[in-house]
Amino acid sequence: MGRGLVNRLLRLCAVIAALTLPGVTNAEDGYDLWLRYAPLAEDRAADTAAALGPVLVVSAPTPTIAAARRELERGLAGMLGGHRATGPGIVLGRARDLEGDAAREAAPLDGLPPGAYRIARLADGRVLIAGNDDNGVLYGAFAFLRHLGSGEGVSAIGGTSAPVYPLRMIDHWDNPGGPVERGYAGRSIFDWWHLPDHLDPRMIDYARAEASIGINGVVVNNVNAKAYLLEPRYIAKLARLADAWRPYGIRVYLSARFSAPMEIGGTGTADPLDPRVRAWWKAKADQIYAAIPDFGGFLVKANSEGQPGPQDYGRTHADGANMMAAALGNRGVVLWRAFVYSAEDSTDRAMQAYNEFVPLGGKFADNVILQVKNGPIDFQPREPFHPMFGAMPHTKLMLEGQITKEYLGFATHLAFLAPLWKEVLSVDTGRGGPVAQTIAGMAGVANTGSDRNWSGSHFDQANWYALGRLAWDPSMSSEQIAREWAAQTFSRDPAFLAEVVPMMLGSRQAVVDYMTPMGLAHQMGTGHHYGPAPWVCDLARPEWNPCYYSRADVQGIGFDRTATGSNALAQYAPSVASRWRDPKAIDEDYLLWFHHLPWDFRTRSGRALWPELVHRYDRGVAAVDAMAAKWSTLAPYVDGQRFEDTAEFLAIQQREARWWRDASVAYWQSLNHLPLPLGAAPPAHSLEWYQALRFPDAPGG
Ligand code: GCW
Repeated sequence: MGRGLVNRLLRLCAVIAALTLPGVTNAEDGYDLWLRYAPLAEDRAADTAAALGPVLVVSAPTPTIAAARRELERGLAGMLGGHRATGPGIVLGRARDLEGDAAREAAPLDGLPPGAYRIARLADGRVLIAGNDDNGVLYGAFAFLRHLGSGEGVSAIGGTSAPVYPLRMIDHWDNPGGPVERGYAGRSIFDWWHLPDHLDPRMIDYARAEASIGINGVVVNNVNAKAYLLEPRYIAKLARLADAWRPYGIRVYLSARFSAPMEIGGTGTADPLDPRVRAWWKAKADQIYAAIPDFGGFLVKANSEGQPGPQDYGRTHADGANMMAAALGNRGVVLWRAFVYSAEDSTDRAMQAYNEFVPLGGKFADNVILQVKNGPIDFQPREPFHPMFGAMPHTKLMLEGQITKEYLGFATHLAFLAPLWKEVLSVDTGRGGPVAQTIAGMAGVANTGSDRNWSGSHFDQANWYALGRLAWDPSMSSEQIAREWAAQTFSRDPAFLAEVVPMMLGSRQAVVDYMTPMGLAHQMGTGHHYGPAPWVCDLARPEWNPCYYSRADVQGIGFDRTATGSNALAQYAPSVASRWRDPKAIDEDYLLWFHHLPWDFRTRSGRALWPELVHRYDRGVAAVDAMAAKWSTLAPYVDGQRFEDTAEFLAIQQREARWWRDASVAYWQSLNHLPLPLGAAPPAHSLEWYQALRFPDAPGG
C-alpha cells in the first residue's frame, strides 16, 4: 500500500473518531482566526461565570473604549457558553479615570509607553482592565480574552504589559486592482472600487485581528507602488479605511512612488532637491492630513529592483528620505526601505545595502526610519542577521519580516516563523546588544487575502499572529506564542497542545533542511520562487541565478564571504565575524553562507560535507512525514473542515519536500559525481525531469 493511501486511511479513521467525540464542531472555515472565543470546558465556564460580572466602563465611551467593551462582551459570551456572568464586574477604563482601589492598582502604568495596560483583581473581587490611554484599554481587553482563551483561570490572570516598540506594522503588498504580490491567500482584501461609499465589514474584523495582537500601523499598498494612489480619489478611499480602523488604534500608511510628482504632478523631475518637487510633496502631505489627521506616513522602495529613487538624480537615499520627511513634518514618518541592490554593481549582493546606507548613518531626519529585512539577501528560510543592525547607532532602523512565505513553500507548507524571527531578534550584533535592542519597530509583509481563512492556510494565521506578538514583546518565546495561538485557534486541550506546539516549533527547521540546508540560499525557481531550481545559471543578472548563491562545482559548494572571497564578514562586528570566520567553528547552519568548501570537508557530525548535506535533506523530508503522521492523530481536537484542509496541505508538503530533496540531490550529483551515501534513496526522477517542470500558474507573481 502506498504512503498516500495509508495517510488517507489514517485521516479517515481520525475524522470518524472526531465525529463521535462531543465538543468538536464539525466545520469551521478559519475566518474567526484566533478570535473564535470557543466555549470553555463546562466546569471552567461555570467557575469563570461566577468570577466575572458585567463590564463597567469608567471612562468616556470613546469609539476605542466602546470597541474594547464590545469585544469583551463578545468574547465572554462565546467562552462562557450558556453560563451567565453573575460575579463581580469587570472595571474597564483609562488609568487616569480610575479612583480609590482601582487607581492604586493601576499605578504601575505610570510612565509606561502608549498602549500599556494592566489587569488586576481588586479587593472586592472585580477584575480591573486599565490602559494608560484608549488603545491600552483595548489591548488590555484583548489580552484578558487571550488569557482566558488560552485556558487560564480568572484568578491566574494579571499583570502589566507595555509594547516594546512604538511601531508595530503590517505591510501589504496589495496592488489596488486586486492581485497581491507574493500573496498566496487569494486577492487583496481591500475593495478600492466600492470605497469610500461602501466599507466591507471584513475591514472591521481585520482591524480587530490586528488590534488583538497589538499592530498599530498598516501600509495598504505594495511597495512597488502606483503613483495614482496619491491622487485625491484614493485619499478619500483611504480616509474611509482610516476612520474605520482608528477605533482599533491603527494608523494608515501609504507606499509612495518616488516619481509620483512627475507622474501625477507634472513637475518634470522627481529630484529631491528641486524646489518644485519639495513643494509638491509638501502639498500632497497637507492634502492627505486634511482628510486623515493621523495619517502614519510613507513607506518607500527607492532605487531597488527598477523602482525610481533619488539616485536617478545623483542624490543619496538620505536626500530622498529627508525630503519626504520634511513634507510630513512632525505629523508622520518615512519608512525608507534598505532592500536595495544595484543593477550595475558586481559587489556581493549581501553587502550592497550595508555599503549604501551605513556611510549615511546619522544623516537621516528624525522622522525617517530605515526598514531593513531580517537578513542581507531576501527572506530566505534562513539567513544570518542583516549587518546593518547595530551598525547605524545614530539612525533609526526597524526590522522587516515576511509573513507571507514567498520562499518557504507559499501558504501550503506548514512553517511556523516565530523561531526564524526570534533567531534574528535575539542574536548579539556585537554592537550594542541583540538585534531586538537596536531597532525601533517591526513590520511584517502581510499574508492576508480574500480567502475565507485570510492567510491561505490555517497554520499561516500563526505567522501573522506571531509577528504582532513579537513586535509587542520580542522577548516572548516561540513556544509561548505557538501555545497561545494554537489554544485559541484550535483547542485548549493540554493533550492537543503537547503535540501541536512542538510540531510547530520544529516546522521551520524542516523547511530549511529540505530546501536550503547548511546556509544555502536562493535556490528557488525563477520569478515565482516555487520549487527547486539550483541549476539555473543563465539569467541576465548574476544575482538572479541560484548558481550565484551556491557557487557549486565539481570541487565544492558555498559562497566564500571571508577575506579570501567577498569579505561580507567584515561588515559584522569583530566579535560576530570571529565566530563565523572559521569553517570548523561556525554554526553549521551558516556554513555555506560564508564558506566555499570541498565536498569532502569534514563537518561536525564526522560526516563529509556531501553526505552531511544529503543527511539534512533527508532529515527535512522525514520531519514533514512526522508532522503529517502527528496531525493525523489530532483529529479528535479539531473540527472536520480545518483538520482535513491541514491534512491535505501536509500531504502536498510531503510531496514537495521530496521534490526539493530529490531535485537538489540530483543536481549536486551532476556536478560532484559522488555516489549517494549508504542507505540514501536515489532521486525519484532524472535531473532533466526536474529541470523540465514549468509552473505557469504559480500564484503571487
Ligand atoms: O522578495 C522580493 C520579492 C519582490 C519584492 C521585493 C521587495 C515587492 O521577490 O516581489 O517586491 O522582494 O521586498 O521589494
